Amino acid sequence: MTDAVHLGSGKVRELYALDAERLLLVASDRISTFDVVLPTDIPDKGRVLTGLSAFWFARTRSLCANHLLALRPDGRSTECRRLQMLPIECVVRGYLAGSGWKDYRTTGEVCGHRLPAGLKESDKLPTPIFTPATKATSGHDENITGAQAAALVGAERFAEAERLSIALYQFAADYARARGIIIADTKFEFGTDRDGRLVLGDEALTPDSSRFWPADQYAPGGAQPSFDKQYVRDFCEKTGWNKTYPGPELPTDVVAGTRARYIEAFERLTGIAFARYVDNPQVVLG
Ligand code: Q0Z
Repeated sequence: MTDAVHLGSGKVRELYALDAERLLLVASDRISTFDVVLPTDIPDKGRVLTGLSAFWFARTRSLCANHLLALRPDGRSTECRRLQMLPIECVVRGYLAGSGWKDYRTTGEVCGHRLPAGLKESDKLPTPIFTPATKATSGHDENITGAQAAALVGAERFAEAERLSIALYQFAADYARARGIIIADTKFEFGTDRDGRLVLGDEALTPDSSRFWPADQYAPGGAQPSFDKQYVRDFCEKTGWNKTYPGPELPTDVVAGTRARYIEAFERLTGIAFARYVDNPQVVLG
């Protein structure tokens, strides 16, 4: 066995090459808020996100091929098929939040989708919309129109990525809604395999790649609480932190509350006790 070669770091994940065909994706327990990684870990966060992503990959295989090859016994590492990644982020929005809300307020449109007048922040959209973004190497992803995205990946690829993204979102959003979680929006990353087939990569339908809202607190007309990060945000606001590096250390009660929310999301969505996942991660693949 040869050693994995480190290929890159995300804010909270690491990527390694196992061989020419396979990558290793490792999710840490780091947490970011307001785009800054905090100095305090949330124990088991990496396991929760890895388990959730694997759960969705297993349940959406009939909708769309994905890169998952194996889930390692540590519960935070996945072996993945190495793909040629598309240069766009495939975002689907079912609700009006974040940059979607910002763009709508100033133009009445999001990524070229003209929306009904009079929508409020966090309103449910008449139908989910595909709102691609460029992958910014530094700073923030930038929303682009379908035409701009199609120019980057080709019209046929674009149409396929849009169709698959909407189908994946629709499936997961319905599934989650029945379990008390609103998936307001989500970001997919697709690549192509050696035969040119489109394959879902990266992480999918986790709280780090999506906005999860508690359905029982849903009240459009303002920003919604985050299912997972609200304790962290509330604490950060209360400290008066200016939201630039470095972020504040988190007190033990905020860590414990946040860890409990991640585990709650995992258990509600998968229907599996998190302790069973830690004992044997393969349980999410069933
Ligand atoms: C994912 C990323 C991370 C840093 C490249 N199956 C794949 N094939 C080729 N490339 C990728 C994947 Cl998932 C790929 N990223 C995002 C993840 C650390 C960057 F854990 N970059």
